[in-house]
Amino acid sequence: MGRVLAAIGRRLRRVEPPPRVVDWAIAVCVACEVASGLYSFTRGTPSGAWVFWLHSSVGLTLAALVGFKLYRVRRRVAAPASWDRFTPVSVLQAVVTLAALGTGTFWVLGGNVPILAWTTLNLHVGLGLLLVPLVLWHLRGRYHSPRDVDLDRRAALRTGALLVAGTVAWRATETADRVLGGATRRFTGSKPTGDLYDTETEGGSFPVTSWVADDPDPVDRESWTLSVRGLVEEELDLPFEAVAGDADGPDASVAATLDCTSGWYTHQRWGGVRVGDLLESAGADDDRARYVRFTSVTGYRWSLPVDEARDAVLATHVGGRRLSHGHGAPARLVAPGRRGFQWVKWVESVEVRERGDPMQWLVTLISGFD
Ligand SMILES: Nc1nc2c(c(=O)[nH]1)N[C@H]1C(S)=C(S)[C@@H](COP(=O)(O)O)O[C@H]1N2
Ligand SMILES: [Mo]
Repeated sequence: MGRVLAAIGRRLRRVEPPPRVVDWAIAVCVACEVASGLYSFTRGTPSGAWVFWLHSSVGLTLAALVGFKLYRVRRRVAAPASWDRFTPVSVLQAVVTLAALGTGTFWVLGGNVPILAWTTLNLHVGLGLLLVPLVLWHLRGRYHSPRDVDLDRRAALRTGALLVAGTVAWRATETADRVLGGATRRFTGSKPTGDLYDTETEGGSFPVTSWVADDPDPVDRESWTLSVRGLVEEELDLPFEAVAGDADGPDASVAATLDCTSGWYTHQRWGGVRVGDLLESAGADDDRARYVRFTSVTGYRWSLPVDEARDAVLATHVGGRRLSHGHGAPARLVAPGRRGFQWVKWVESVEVRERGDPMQWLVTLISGFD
């Protein structure tokens, strides 16, 4: 075993880029991982699959770079006499980086050890975000201008080779995953619900999830109305029956996949009213309308471009039954092709607008905190 590792070590050292190239490549990889990780939350259709591939390949490249780096500094770190005030944070950074890489890989390989409401994927995201301040602090103490970086042809080739190796390793994990029976993961990495949670949840065989702290009291169907406002000829205030349809059930029905960024998905048939039909009833101003904003009784909200919004559904039913409170009764947004956090629950207002709503990102995070 030891001899094999030593042989691998010798081989690896032959492709090791120069120290400052390694250091800068680490910074670039971390930036790429944070950006692609966050960006991946906005991609819910297979055309966005590349961002997940990129995230995996660069992640594995980063693992090799961190290996080189730790090997290089091992003596300095082991001798506390040589520590300065930046060293403790650097050590913490190494630990967090390894933990982020480890949780990411573990998840990809099918593992999940939930901690309270957090899946291992949530933990991975948390650790990744924690790296941002740590890396910035590290750069403060150990900054070398990119001009000092000895990136010659050979170093560039070696760095490129590492990226190729990272991509190959990622393909290998995909294959391993399939062999281990994880083939039902979506391109987003999400797994079917049953594997992750007790599926015996109320009114639907999938989990009830709140992004952060949204947890309203049940909304009374009798007094609830759905308001349609903004760039419309006629403002509407619709009672539950007008949204849920008459005795024959909802007017619209759509099969769509709810894919939560904590790493699970469920495919369901949703019933309710097409947003396009709502906009038509209200006489939306087609010349000026660009976005439609959906707002929850809790303030949680999301906007969709108007053309996409028309095909979205405000669902009162799932799987042929009325939505339960946890899943957003009386009505929740079903936005096919969007990640779960954009599927606003407990919707009470629809607004036709000229502009998007950048604040929605913040609002979803703080909604529910008093
Ligand atoms: N108002 C509101 N809507 C919300 C959320 C929330 O916290 N508040 N969570 C979102 C998230 S993160 C997901 S994954 C889905 C979960 O829907 P479910 O609870 O029906 O599974 O609802 C979304 N809609
Ligand atoms: Mo979610």
